[in-house]
Amino acid sequence: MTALTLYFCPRTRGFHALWMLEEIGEPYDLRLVNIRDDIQSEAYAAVNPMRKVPALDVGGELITESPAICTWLADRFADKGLAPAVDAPGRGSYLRWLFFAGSVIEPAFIDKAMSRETPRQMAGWGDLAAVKASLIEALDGKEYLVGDRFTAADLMVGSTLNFMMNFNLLERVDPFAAYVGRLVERPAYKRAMARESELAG
Ligand SMILES: N[C@@H](CCC(=O)N[C@@H](CS)C(=O)NCC(=O)O)C(=O)O
Repeated sequence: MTALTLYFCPRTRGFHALWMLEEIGEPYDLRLVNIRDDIQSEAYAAVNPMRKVPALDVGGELITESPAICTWLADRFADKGLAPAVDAPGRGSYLRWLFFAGSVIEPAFIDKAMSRETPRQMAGWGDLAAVKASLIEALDGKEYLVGDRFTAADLMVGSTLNFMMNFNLLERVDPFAAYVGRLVERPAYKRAMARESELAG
């Protein structure tokens, strides 16, 4: 069995990986990293030279970037049913939405948080209006992004949208509110929340 160790700080993007580990349900260790000081240490730079959490140590190999961590876990523990198989219908859409979370949704909302507009032709993420419209279309009449079941793509997109709502960057309106509302009812989400609260003290 591959040993799993998550470098984590409560109330950060580390939550995506914590939630994913709870969905997987395999044993894992947590290493708490304080993002104010620990993260600046040379020891942590050896874990992630970007000096950011989360990072997941999988038997000595380090994975950073939440979508990569979720993709790896879903594939490594394929029996948990959190990803369409490589040759199954829906695999392409699944990867699309997983990447969309980090490379499109996130930067579009950061633009909003910073009250700036990157010219849409220059920005790989286009603009926030197009991001929202794409998600509204993808969720139209559906409970999940891919097929009729929850996947790691829902975790990454839903967790990112939830962050944006909590920071008042996304209005709590449907379909986003209903979609996120469904995801946060999952037992694994609740376990991850409880663990995070306990660690935050
Ligand atoms: N692209 C990374 C972003 C991770 C990230 O930005 N983490 C923040 C916490 S929310 C962090 O570690 N910040 C510490 C710092 O930049 O000093 C991912 O998706 O996992």
